[in-house]
Amino acid sequence: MMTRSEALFEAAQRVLPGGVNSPVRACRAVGTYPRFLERGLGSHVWDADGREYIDLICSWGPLILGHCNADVEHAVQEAVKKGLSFGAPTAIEVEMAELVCRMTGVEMVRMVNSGTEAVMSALRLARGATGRSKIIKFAGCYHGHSDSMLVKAGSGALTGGAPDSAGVPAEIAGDTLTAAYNDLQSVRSLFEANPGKVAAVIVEPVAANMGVVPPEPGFLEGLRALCDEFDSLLIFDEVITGFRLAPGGAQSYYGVQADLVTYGKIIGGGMPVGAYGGSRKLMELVAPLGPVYQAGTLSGNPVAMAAGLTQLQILSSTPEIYTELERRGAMLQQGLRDALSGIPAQVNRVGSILTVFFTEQPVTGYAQAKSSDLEQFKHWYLGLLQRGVYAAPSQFEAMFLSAAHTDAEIEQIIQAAREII
Ligand code: KE4
Repeated sequence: MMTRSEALFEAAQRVLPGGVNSPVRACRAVGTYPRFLERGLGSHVWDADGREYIDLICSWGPLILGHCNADVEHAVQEAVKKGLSFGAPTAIEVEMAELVCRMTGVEMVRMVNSGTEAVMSALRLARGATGRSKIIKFAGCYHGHSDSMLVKAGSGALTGGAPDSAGVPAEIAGDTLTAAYNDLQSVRSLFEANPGKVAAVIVEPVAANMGVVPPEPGFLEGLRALCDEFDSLLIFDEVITGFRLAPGGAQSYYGVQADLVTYGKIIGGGMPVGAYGGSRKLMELVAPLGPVYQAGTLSGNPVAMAAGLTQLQILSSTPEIYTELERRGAMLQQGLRDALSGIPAQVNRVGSILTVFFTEQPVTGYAQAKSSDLEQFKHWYLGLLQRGVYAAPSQFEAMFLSAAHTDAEIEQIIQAAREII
């Protein structure tokens, strides 16, 4: 007898590529069918067969307050009553932009509909502002699926073994230069080999799409200095770290200011929102003020703004959320380290994002991340699932904690780890 998820997956595969609307959800790397989810509340989700899980994906990061946060839900319900979309400026977009600028320190921001769109727009702005075409990114980092970024990309591209996607013309991929994360010399070498041609360096301030790999001390500061030395722009892709590491994201957490910053996930409170921002000087180059064109039918959608604004208002007014996320993140990291001490495993963490790598070497970059034992990861993933813990179905993703996760649930996850290994 098939489960309801299996039946749904069978039907889905007839009309959706791989049965999903985003590749990593297909669970192809862990040899099982995806559990179709039906509802979430707080730190829990329920699948189509009524099974309950502690959720460590939280929609891949957006739900830092947990599922169905009452305030966010109420704000959306009130917004819906007034209309779903106008394609005209609304007051809530101003309120949202003002709060994002206050929290992050950017002077101006433009709302879009996804992290991919935010990155794509920021890259175009960097190229338009500098008149240069090359972009330096890092192997294993993922910045969404725009053509320029599907070069040695992480996340689902790495999981599925296609870090360089078909369909990206060589002329475009050729303008994307790839450095090694945490290796400043690799960046300097690319700058020196492409004098006067590099528009920007784009980096995940905490790499989370090769699994979580923290920046080594001095790495982000070094990127800032190299961009200044070679007159290029520094772009922080904060789609994951934005509003997660701190209200001001990685810029404030590490004390390094980028020229442009991209946001997604948390900024939308679970609704489709992305954003990019920076100095007034740079952002005033964006249409309709300047020559860099970017647009969007649903950009700044009032219902999505209601969700995102409410979540950001809670985060900006409740600093204890971050101390609690840090405390629980540390508790989970230490508990997993103890539970996995008998096998080759590394538990990397920054704040409330973590990854367990099944390798004996410390994971400080792409090469070490790729040395992980993927069969061991598969055993780990299935063991967690069977014990009611819903984690990312890929070695090259993160676990996300929310303000809704309790100490008891952290202990439950640690206990599951003890039983699996
Ligand atoms: P979206 O277009 O998926 O909203 O954002 C793209 C993106 C950009 N930058 C970073 C640092 C990101 O992590 C992402 C998307 N993250 C993945 C999870 N690692 C989304 C999950 C998925 O692709 O289904």
